[in-house]
Amino acid sequence: MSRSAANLIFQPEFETLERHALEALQLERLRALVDRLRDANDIYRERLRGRATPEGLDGLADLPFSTKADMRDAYPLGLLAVGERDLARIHASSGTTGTPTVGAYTRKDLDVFGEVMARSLAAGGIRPGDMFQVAWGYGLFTGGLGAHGGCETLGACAIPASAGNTSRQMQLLADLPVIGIGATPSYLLVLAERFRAENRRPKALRYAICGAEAWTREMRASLEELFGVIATNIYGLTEIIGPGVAQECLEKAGMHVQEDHFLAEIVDPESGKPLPDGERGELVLTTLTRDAMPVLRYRTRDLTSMVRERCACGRTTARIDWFTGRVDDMLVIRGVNVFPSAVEEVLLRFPELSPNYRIFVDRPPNGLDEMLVEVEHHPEASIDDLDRLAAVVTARISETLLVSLRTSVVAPGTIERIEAGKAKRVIDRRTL
Ligand code: DLL
Repeated sequence: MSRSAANLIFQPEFETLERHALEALQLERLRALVDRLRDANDIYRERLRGRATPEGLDGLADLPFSTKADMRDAYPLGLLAVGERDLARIHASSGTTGTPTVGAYTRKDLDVFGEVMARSLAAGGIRPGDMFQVAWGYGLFTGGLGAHGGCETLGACAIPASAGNTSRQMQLLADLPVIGIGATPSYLLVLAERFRAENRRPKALRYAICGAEAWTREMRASLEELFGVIATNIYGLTEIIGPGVAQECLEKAGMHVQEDHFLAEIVDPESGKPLPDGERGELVLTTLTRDAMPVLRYRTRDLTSMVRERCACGRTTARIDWFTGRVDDMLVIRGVNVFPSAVEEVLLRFPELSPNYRIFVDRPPNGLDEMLVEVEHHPEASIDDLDRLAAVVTARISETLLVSLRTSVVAPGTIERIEAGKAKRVIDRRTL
């Protein structure tokens, strides 16, 4: 296939379906799901008791939500809708805050996973026959094996590099005609910086598909500039399937939700009431085709907005915007709500600053909360007075976010690089 075929839609029969046909398909699948859950799972049977199977998609709002706590309570396999011997794979979330969340798959689920990941790779610029380096972790984390399966379904060549081992990743990228890479944005930054520091270049890299952690448009622009790639945003979560729930196309106008498989709603995070298109709130997802562990109205805690107009790429699927953060990521500093992504946005508008930063929050004894933003300056930026730059950055953040803070501009390489797993940019010492 020629590289000029820029806009490959892997499954146009679903991705470009007219909205009325798509919504009819969603309703049919939703009704079948509700009926199946009543039969196949005791917990859902109880929760659905006395509730009618929806007659229209607007009936969704009358169905009960599911939360992370429900998943934990049912740990490990209480939410299965098939027999244990029907399972083909198990993944789990890292579970840094307690019991891990288990994702269970039948063979049919793995086919769906392969399909949504193949669509995502294609939307991000990868073509059958291309080499794609998978730099998300392999193992219980869904990123590595999920992207690997997507390469196989698409007919691309997977390079199972997994996360970390940066010298090996660089060697593969420098020696092989690797067209695309999948990684967390923070790890792509590690790779880009190392290539630059060693004055080397990847042989053929053009596309980066990044996700699994919060990042911003500004971070994307920095990465594209630093690495000379086109970077797109991919979203997903263990509870729903893993990566591939939504993915940007090369128009970069929001992430297309794979709506024939996942029904998306935006609700008010406090009241749980559905919000109109374009309004920012909490993303709620229902799996329409999951076999082993279907989920009804899962409260993701992730904050975004959704639009349903046809995209210039031809896809008709709804698109979600960059995440502002998670409901639980919001810092409250002296009563002011601050999302770390908002700090990132401001920092990266300074050409002198690099995308490596950390936010410390402290509560001194008998004092008010303090926020310290530590950011590295760009290796090539010539700065005479770090303190003066820090003062300008402080002023810009504080006038944008209405929060008081201190900023420290530090030398390149000062902040520890995380080579595997998700970036940890906020160190809230109030709770340590
Ligand atoms: O992170 C799955 C994944 C793998 C997605 C590879 C993309 C690429 P979990 O470990 O269960 O699954 O974490 C899910 O990560 O609820 C979001 O808070 C966050 N997240 C994932 N993608 C993005 C993104 C995988 N593109 C949680 N932007 C989600 C912002 C993201 N946050």
